[in-house]
Amino acid sequence: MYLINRRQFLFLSTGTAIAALTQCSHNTNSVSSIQPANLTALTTSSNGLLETALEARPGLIRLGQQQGNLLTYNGQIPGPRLEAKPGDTVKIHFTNKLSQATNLHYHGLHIPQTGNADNIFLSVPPGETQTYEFTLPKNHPSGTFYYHPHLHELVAEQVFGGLGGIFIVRGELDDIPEIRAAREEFLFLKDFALDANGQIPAPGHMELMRGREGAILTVNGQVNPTFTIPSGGLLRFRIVNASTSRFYRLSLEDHPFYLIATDGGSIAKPVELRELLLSPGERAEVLVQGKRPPGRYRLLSLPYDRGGGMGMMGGGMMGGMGMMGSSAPISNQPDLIATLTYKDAIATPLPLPEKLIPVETLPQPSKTRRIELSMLMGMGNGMVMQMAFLFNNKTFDMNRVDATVKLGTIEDWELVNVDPDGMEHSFHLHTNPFQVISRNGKPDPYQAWEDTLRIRANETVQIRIPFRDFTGKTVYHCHVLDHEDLGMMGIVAVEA
Ligand SMILES: [Cu+2]
Repeated sequence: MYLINRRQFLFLSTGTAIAALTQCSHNTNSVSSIQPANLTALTTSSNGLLETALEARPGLIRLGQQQGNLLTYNGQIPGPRLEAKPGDTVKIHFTNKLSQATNLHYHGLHIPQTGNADNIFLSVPPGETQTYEFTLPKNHPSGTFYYHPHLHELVAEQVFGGLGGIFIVRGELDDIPEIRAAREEFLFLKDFALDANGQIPAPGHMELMRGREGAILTVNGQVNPTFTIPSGGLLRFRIVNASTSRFYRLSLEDHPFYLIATDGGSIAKPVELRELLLSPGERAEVLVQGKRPPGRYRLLSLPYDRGGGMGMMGGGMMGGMGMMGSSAPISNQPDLIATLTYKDAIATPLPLPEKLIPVETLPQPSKTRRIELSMLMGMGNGMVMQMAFLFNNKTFDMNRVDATVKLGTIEDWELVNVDPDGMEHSFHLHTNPFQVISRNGKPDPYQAWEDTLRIRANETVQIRIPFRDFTGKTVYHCHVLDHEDLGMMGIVAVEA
């Protein structure tokens, strides 16, 4: 197989019929029941224990005007919202009723990466069960987290099929009086593609390269749901980008966002934002003030070019390539996500909190690593295009450790997107959240805990990671999940 870079590939591919590298099969043959998307399902812990059953299975789900043969947890999209407190034990009796293997990852939680905890090397074959069990550390930050399947080479397909749910850790942030007074809503953002028969179309080659997206945008499984705010009131949105590849550039008409939490929990004080950009796997919490005249205000996702030259080519090239499926064209228009309306009024307007929870300043690192992000295209047997997404010029190898780290140390990782005209990636590290130190040499504007991070073409982002509490192997990867499945993942081993 010979290898070419992306620019050569794009030139070549405009005049060449491309066979798809991967034909995805969807597990929707045995649809069990018709169930509406569920907004309210909730499982909370009591007496220090969250114990629940979770079943991955196909289901017929209504998405706006269409019914889709999708993949569900317990027959619903999103899966049940799980809520626990720091110190709680979590026990999940998981059953796989899909036609292929799967597993569970607890995205953003600081829990063991081994045994039957957040161990993404476990595989649960069809028809099998697995009990996941872990205890949240007593000092675990409160925040908005995310569970989803994480079996290498099947992650994009299963997440795009609908699998995923919210995991809330309730604690300190929720006890701040102004936040307690706010109305809490959840925005689980997920895009879908369906053909006329309600099936998810198999992705074409370019969709795999770019990362598959769909034109049906949902919040909690609903198309354009309405949220209400009282005049003078406060709304707290807990937002999860649960899409496979789609970036959201959120903006609420006439209302600023007040950012209060990032991936890993609270920031030190609210930050006013006009827009909120979330890459796949990222979460944020914002407050909205009900200070405008009563009316309808649209929550939009503004156009966003995530690079790779695809933005410039637009739908023309995509269409001209005879793509399979019905992926979303690259839009120059804002997408409608949800609607905010005013209902009722509060006599004394609720104030914003002035202070939240201080974020610790990390000591200097004992080691610095450089990780380059890139991709390769090549022509394999039978002139079938192949592609790989790489960290330090290597694709994922289950039997190779890419970084050995000593438990209790702090490292700086320099993440460099070396494709000069490449795509933006979404870097995610399991188990240990990090802080962004600088982006292209510029210090990060505020301290925050992150676990998922955008890295544009040509950017260098320096992050600082404390490796605490847990030994064993886990992974870092691109959360544009097609890129992860195509090799953009590495293993980090934490040793005592
Ligand atoms: Cu990527």
